[in-house]
Amino acid sequence: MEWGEDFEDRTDSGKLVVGIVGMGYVGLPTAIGFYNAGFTVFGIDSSESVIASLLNGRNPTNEPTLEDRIPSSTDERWNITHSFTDSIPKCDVVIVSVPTPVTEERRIDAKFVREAGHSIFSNVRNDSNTIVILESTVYPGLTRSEWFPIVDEYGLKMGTDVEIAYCPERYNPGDPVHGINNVDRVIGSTNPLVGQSLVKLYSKLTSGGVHHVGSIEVAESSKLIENVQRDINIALVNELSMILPKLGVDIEEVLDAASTKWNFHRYTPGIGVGGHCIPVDPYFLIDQANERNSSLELISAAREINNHMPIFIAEEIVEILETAGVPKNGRRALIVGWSYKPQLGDSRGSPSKDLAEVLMSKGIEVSSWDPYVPKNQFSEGVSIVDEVTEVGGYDIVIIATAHEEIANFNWEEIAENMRNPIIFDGRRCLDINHLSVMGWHVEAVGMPRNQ
Ligand code: SAJ
Repeated sequence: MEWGEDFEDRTDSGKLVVGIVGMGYVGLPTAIGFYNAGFTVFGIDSSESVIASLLNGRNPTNEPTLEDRIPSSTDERWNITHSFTDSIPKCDVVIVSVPTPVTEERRIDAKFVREAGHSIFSNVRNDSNTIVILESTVYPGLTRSEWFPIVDEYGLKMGTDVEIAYCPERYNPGDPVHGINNVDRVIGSTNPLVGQSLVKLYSKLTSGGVHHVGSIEVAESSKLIENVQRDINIALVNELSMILPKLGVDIEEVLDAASTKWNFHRYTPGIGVGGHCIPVDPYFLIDQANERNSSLELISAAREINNHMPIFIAEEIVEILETAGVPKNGRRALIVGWSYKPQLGDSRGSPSKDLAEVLMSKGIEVSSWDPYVPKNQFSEGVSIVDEVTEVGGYDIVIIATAHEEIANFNWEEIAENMRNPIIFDGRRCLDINHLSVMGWHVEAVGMPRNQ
């Protein structure tokens, strides 16, 4: 029987056992997706608290789309464990979704990928042809350079004991429309037959298209440039938001006009680019270029522009307070939004942190409101506000994250409690005219200064 026929039959019948290593934002919805598709699943994680939450049917992530979707651990098809020994030998496929953070020197830290490789390959059975798939975002070549030596170290034979593939995770945290169950996927593999078989398997997970794109490196590169392109596009509107107001035009009006062109892609200027994907992934490519004595000018410049945005915005805020004649001593600012994006409680890489730090360095007292974010994620020195209408005495409100609730705030009541009713819309998410009528002095990113 040619490789793959049996695998594809068992994919169709659901008689495959799928292991997922790393039960986080990506691994957990992936495990639930394959469980719901009828497969037997082993969810493997090194964190005792994650294991405990899952065994109790609780969502261990801040991902709202996973609430009430954790299967019961009494079901023999849903196996949660920290033991690779108890799980890997029973798996036909092992999917790895572990963090790939960037170091202080802005280089990828592949330790979690390496550790997962050792834990998995040391438990793969001979002749099992276990397929091991990396989903974490890496630079082109990392899967091969990190895992192939480990496969050799354990004396495993590629194509007999083990196969390796790469399928980058693609989903938008907090966005049920672009989730694990409906986004298109790409697969790269050492063995084309394996790639084709995995197309069938992932088609059980997502209603989106699944594409075998060739080598592992092609798939690794695809994911990286998807996020690099997004970072560059956001940097463009952020840079335009610094110059257009000086030319007397509001960037949002310009973007409205430009968006009438069929192939203009619209992005929104903001206080910066946060998260653990977009501001991180470009450094993986920059680092690889540096290692080869070539530099990526545009990609690096985009990172610098986006990294600088919260500092630029903080300087704007100080200028606005100066112009408004707010005394230098005792200035108070309220930052609305601490999460890096709306409707999510994740402050990893959030530009709100940099904004707060610069404002405090200029002697401004900073408070923040964001009910999505756990209280221990706010920076030291920042006062946490639970109800915006219950506080007052601020000189400026800064919109840092466009949470939907903000549009329904009682802005009249808030204005009455302000020491100076000044608002800075850092995400261009509010009705500026409506606020002005209420007596707010409105400023915004990308908008000419309100004299
Ligand atoms: N941002 C802007 N202006 C924009 C768009 C985003 O300032 O026009 C800012 C956001 O406020 C945020 C940051 O950029 O601080 C990142 O926003 P994002 O919408 O890209 O959200 P992420 O980081 O959650 O990106 C995820 C990524 N998913 C994965 O890596 C698995 C990314 O690949 C997706 O492209 C992105 O979702 C998406 O498609 O929305």
